[in-house]
Amino acid sequence: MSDDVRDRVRHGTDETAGSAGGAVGGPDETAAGAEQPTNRVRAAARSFGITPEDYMLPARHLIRIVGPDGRVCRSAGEDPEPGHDYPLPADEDLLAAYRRLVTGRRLNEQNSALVRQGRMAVYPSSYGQEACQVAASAHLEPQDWLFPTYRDAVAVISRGVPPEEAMTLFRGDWHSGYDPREYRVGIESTPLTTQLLHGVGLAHAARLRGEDTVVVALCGDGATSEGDFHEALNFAAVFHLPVVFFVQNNQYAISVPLERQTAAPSLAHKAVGYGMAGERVDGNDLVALLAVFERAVRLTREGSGPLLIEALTYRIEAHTNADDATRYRTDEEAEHWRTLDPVTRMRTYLSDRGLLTDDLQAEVQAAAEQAAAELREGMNAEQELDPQELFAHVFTVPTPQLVEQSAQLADELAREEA
Ligand SMILES: Cc1ncc(C[n+]2csc(CCOP(=O)(O)OP(=O)(O)O)c2C)c(N)n1
Repeated sequence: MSDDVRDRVRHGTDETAGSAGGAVGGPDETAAGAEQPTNRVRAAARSFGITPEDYMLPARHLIRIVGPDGRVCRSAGEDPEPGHDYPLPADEDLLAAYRRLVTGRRLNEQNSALVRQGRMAVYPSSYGQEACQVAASAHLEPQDWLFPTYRDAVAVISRGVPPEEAMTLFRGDWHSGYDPREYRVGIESTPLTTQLLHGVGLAHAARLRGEDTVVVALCGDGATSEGDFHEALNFAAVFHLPVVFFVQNNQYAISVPLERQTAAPSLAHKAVGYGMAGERVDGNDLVALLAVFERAVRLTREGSGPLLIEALTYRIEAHTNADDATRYRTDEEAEHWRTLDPVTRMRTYLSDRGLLTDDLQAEVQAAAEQAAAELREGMNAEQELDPQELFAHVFTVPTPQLVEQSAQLADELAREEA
């Protein structure tokens, strides 16, 4: 490479430099210049025939393929913008996702019932957000990772974690409930956005080892105000890591509405500030979500760096069973969003296309009932719990305070038994 070319590459002005195709960068690539993050974004933009800015900025219209009436509408009738056009997913992918959607809805209902019956301590329901939950892992390969939050149990189950294992955390009886390594799913994180940093760290480690690993890391709209959100996105972009950040904008952070959370035009616009592509999609349109995720996972796996997807959706139920949503939002608002329901929309779309027959619908519903019955049975079984486990996995060498607390607990339990 001549000095002149090297200089242009270093300054990101060489249109021939960089590649969106398959390059897995090593630690010395920045020194080499040709694989700088800016060039990777450039290459991705070029593959769509648009400028890097148009590639990074979300489309002017929400990406939508199927409207609330179950008919194909393509961004509310607008012509798709160049570089932001998404093809319809294959029929078998739509049907597979629909099965998970129906099961996800049924499990949301079941979990809320278990809370009311006192079998579960708390449940942050994703009722109304199931399309997002299903899409998040739909395009992940076995070696990839999902990093969820407390509201993402349905996403965790859609990735293959048995429902009972995904839910024991909310019964409060065991740390994560499942082995993260077995399913390649991080724990359902309650401290907001810590899971984004875990996901970025894992992607960085995988990249250094030369492994093909894509990470999908989830958070809510409120979580985008956290410092860890900034650190995760900036690190991922600078090190051009294969991470898809997925923000489910359900419009409330407990009682705080979106307009009190950010003054940005959209949460997807935050991506451009980090030098990554952002897209905004109808979070109740499973077809659009699958299409957007397919492209995002493919691009990041091919080496174009991280991406951010914002899904516009709504939390139909209260934040958790400990929250009273009527204190900060109107019934009319929630009722309006019920008319945009992702499950009904997908059912109408698939039925109208003749893909979903009555027999198939009955089979899908029966599978969902079966999953709910197994969850019920598992959660209703009395557990043999050892309260001392609380101290077991905190430190390799417990602190003096934990030793003291553990002894105090042992003493109390002994006196209770006596
Ligand atoms: C670091 C941190 N700060 C505050 C909280 C308390 N908290 C729990 S949920 C929540 C709202 C989060 O809203 P959002 O990110 O929009 O996600 P949603 O619950 O709507 O899915 C807050 C502030 C927390 N869990 N962690």
